Amino acid sequence: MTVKHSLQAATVLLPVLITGLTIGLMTTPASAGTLDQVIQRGALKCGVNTELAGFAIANSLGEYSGFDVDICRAVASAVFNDSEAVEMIPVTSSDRFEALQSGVLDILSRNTTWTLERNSLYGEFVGVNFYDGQGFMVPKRTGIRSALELDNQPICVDNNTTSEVNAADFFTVSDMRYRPVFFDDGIDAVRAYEAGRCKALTTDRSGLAAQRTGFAQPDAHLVLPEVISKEPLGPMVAANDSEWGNVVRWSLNCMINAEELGINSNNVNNPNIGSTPAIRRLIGTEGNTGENLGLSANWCSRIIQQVGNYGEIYEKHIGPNTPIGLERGINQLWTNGGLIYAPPIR
Ligand SMILES: N[C@@H](CCC(=O)N[C@@H](CS)C(=O)NCC(=O)O)C(=O)O
Repeated sequence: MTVKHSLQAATVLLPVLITGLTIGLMTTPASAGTLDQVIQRGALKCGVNTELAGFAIANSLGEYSGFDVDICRAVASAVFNDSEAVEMIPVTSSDRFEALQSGVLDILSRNTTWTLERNSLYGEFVGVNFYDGQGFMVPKRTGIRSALELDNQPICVDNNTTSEVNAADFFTVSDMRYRPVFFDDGIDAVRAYEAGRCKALTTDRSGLAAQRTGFAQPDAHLVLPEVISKEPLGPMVAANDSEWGNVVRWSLNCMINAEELGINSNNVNNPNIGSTPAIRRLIGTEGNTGENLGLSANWCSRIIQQVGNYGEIYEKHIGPNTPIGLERGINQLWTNGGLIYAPPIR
């Protein structure tokens, strides 16, 4: 065959080959995505902290509750119409990412800071459910009132966290000697601090507020005023499954949008609330957001009914009227001057 002939043959054959390939690709069964696997299993697997009061903690019956736990309960409400269809899987700061990557978890919802490195290496952050910053706690009796008084003082820190690297940066830029006392598990750092092994404990300020509630004398400890880092905490899913990522992302966005629109667990079932198009889309009586997510039409109203809107879960678990006592602060809705802002449901 001459060059001309082979070119002609290729011109004729190429479309046939491409068509064949396309059909082949289309007919090859895709491996089941996480959403399908979760539906088949009848429950989703949620990686949580075990001893972070207000965020994720189990009672004596082994039942988990908390602000991070409710993210998973919201997804279970959207998928199964059952906020209880969640298997809570305890994970530590050191094993959380491996558990997510290996498929032990469908969601990691454990006070985890969104960073570039984690996003590149371990999976997707679907949003932020709590904007935090790192701080220091000291026993009041030390007389320490500023983090700038911690030069060369032993600092208890969990070394599998952003807290460790942020503290190192803070001491460097403040021209102070950094004397970390490392622990592999956060709760050991907390216990060592309470037992007096360190002058200070450092972690996310929400974590300090939570841990203090478990102390014999919470009032004997002070969270220092300095905020030394940005800790955007949010739920993660494994990489490369955007269908599942969207289900989790929009479950969180549903709760935030509901608060903004004034829809809560008390009024979501009220037949008279559907007064604006945005509300009708949220509760699923208008538009096809459920279909787009692979869920049924009222996916978001089920979340609000069974778990609550963002403000409700905040007030219930970590707000000023709880032992954790965290003001909304920067976690106010954007309409109230805060950072909590969800893209629209439409
Ligand atoms: N947000 C930071 C810190 C997360 C973290 O694990 N903090 C520890 C600090 S005490 C913790 O929650 N420990 C509680 C525990 O392990 O039970 C991160 O993602 O690295």
